[in-house]
Amino acid sequence: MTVRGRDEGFSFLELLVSLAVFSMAMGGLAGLLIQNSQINRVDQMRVEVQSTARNCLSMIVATLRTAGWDPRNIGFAPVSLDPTPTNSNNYIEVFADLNEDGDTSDAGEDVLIRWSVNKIEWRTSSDTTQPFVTLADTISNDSDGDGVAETMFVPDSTTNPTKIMVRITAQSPAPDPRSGQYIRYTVSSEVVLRKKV
Ligand SMILES: [Ca+2]
Ligand SMILES: [Ca+2]
Repeated sequence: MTVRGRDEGFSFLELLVSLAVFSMAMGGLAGLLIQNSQINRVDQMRVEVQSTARNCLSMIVATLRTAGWDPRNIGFAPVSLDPTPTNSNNYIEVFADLNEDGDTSDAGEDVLIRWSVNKIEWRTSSDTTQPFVTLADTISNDSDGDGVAETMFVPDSTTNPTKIMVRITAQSPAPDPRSGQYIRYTVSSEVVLRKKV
């Protein structure tokens, strides 16, 4: 007794149809994967840009809050302003007598914070031979993307500042691959300076 198969397996046509369906499915999947990886990459870029801006702002605001700390009442200006901020350079110098010994020459007592082209950097010593340390190197400070940077430190008065507005715009190092536009993120904070006693 012989048992015969119901059919001879896949016909050639069925095979072709299966292959076509399979390759369409794979093509769709690949497309989805590419789209997903672009979304993930853009999300990641956005998170990096935001955290760069926020981290810089919080470090700078914390430093500015120490400005003018003068428990021995020796008398010094809390900050020194950049007399000619430009759209490629802007600085502020912050003074405090943190260790309460009657001077501003100890570690962290004389901090020069500057934005220069695309970097925020600082020198946390009155010793001007010390190097600057980079806080971030993706800072455009161009919040509206018109190619002209805004001033990073804006005092309420250039002669007797009582408040400093700090504005930081971080920008992605590369454009968003989908839109071709750079991702920008701007944060700002106003710091009220310690009053001279
Ligand atoms: Ca000191
Ligand atoms: Ca601008």
